[in-house]
Amino acid sequence: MAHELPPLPYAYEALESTIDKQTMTLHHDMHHGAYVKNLNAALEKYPNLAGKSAEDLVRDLNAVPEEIRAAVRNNAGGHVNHTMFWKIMKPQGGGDPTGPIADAIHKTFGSFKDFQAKFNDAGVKQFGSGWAWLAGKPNGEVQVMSTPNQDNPLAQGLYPIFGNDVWEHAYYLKYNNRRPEYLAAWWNVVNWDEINHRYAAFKAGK
Ligand code: MN3
Repeated sequence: MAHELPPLPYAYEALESTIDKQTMTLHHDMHHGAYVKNLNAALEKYPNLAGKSAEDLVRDLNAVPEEIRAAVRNNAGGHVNHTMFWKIMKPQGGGDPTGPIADAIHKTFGSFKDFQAKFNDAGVKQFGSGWAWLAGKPNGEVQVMSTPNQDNPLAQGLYPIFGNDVWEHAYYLKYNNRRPEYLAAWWNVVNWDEINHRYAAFKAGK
C-alpha cells in the first residue's frame, strides 16, 4: 500500500488571516505532495518496507537500506511532520491551552507565556529550515526542541506532541523574512483539542 497525501481537514483559506490561501495550497499540494511522491519512489525497490508506517520508518532509520536512507529520512520525515501539522491547526483555533496539556505546560515552563517564548525562540534560532517542537521524553516529561530539515523527534526516541514548520515555504509569501512574526501569529490557529489527543497518546505510550 503506497503512502498517500491526506486531504487538508479544512479549506485552503480557512486559516486566513494567519496563513494565506496560496501558502496553504502550495504547502499542502506541492510540498507535502512531493514528500509522499518521493517516499513512494524511494521505497519502490524495497517491497519488504511497504508494510511499515512512515512513523516506523522514521523511528528506525538504521533498518532502512543505506541506498535510500537519506531519501526516507527526508521524505518519510516530511510526510509525518506535515500530516501532524495540518491537524494541529484549525480555523478559530488558538487561545490558552486546555486540559492535560495545559497542566504539563504550566508544570514544566511555569506559564503558557513562558512556554511560548521558549518555543518561539527555538523556532527563530533553528538555522535554515526545520521545525520547533514540544516533545515528550521517555520519562513522561516534555521539552522544547528544534530539528533541522524534516527530522522528527521520533528519530531520537522522543514523541512529537506538536511542532511548527519554520521552513520558508511555510510563511515567506505573507511574512517574507519575518519568521518571529509568523511564529507569534501561528498560536492563533493552534488546535488544542488535537494536541491533547496527541499528548494522551504519548502518555499512553503509543
Ligand atoms: Mn513544510
